[in-house]
Amino acid sequence: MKTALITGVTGQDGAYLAEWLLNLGYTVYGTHRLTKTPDIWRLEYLDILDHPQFHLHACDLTDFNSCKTLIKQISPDEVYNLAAQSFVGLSFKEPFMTAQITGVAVLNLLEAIRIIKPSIRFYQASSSELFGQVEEIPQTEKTPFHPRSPYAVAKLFAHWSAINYRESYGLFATCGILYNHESPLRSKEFVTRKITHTVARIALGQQDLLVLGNLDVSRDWGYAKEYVVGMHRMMQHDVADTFVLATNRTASVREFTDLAFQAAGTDLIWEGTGLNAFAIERKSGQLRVRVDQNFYRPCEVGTMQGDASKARDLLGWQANTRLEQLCQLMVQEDLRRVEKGVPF
Ligand code: NDP
Ligand code: GDR
Repeated sequence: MKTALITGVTGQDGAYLAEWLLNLGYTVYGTHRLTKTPDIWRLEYLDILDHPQFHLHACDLTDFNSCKTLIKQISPDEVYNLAAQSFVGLSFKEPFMTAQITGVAVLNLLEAIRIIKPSIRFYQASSSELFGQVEEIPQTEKTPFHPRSPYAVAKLFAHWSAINYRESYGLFATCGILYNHESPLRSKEFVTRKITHTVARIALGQQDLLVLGNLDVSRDWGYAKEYVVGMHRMMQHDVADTFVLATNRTASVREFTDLAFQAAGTDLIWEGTGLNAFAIERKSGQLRVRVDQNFYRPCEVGTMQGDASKARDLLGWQANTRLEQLCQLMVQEDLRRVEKGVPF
């Protein structure tokens, strides 16, 4: 059976992917950072930490020699490179750190693979953020890139590095251009989970108000558990390639907020626009949502909507969970956690 290495296994996608691969019979090694105690709540939540075929491995991905040692020791068949500073907002404040881990570290892995075991199949976690100021709607694999944040610029470097190693050295380096995908395993700094978690706290009387940034931006939101299956399918395809994974439906932050409150049994009435927008609860008239400029970004992306026809035709992959279902399952899980006092 195959051995897979997942960088960033402690993150949302890493945990779901590890679970998927272990169920397929893979031996899975996952990296965590050397500098901190691994954040293992997702691995515990999915009950994979004690799986006999699962192993955690400390590694500094920004260090080339550490990457070489990692590839040599584990000698995997497949490497899924998911580690990144993945919060776009933070990348404006920490551009250098983001460039190192989200961009340059990818080159360390590619170079280590080229030197030590070029038969390894490599997956690069590319992002719809590459399209940035979108040049068409919906976007496909052929849409030109226009990154709009330090995160997206770092991902662009990583994306083209993977393609360059594919074209120059014949490495099986595949890129998944994934649109936003969410789940109860999402960190709370991302907007969907921030909303569902706060809605749960409001519903249970632990908080009064949800404070957000730009409500009018829109995203193509899918369910993370389905997207990791797409990653695996890309790696089983005959040739390394680039694929978009998306739902082809776009919704605004305001619409997602409405859905989340509805999932907790509350209807909102919206007033005002832009920074002056707010929402009150229909039944009680209480203020429930307001906007704070501090959550705005220096630069925003355009309407994110992806066309995943290529993945459907070549990989048989498509997104099946509707946004309403996704939002509902996140709110339900957050209600359960808040009620139990679970911290994450
Ligand atoms: P998460 O933020 O949940 O996970 C990121 C992982 O990277 C974590 O394991 C984190 O470790 C690790 N990491 C962060 N900084 C470092 C560092 N300096 N050194 C080593 N490891 C580090 O992201 P997701 O699971 O949501 O996303 C997975 C990948 O897919 C990322 O590359 C992301 O950019 C990309 N992507 C995600 C999309 C999404 O909607 N989820 C869409 C498109 C692309 P720790 O737990 O220690 O913080
Ligand atoms: P994104 O996700 O930047 O798309 O990156 P995020 O959930 O952070 O933001 C989505 C949109 O919501 C707006 N927004 C807010 N965002 C946050 N975090 N907090 C708020 O209070 C808030 N209010 C409004 C943002 O301005 C933004 O427009 C995610 C990450 O997973 C990336 O790693 C990945 O590459 C992309 O998705 C595709």
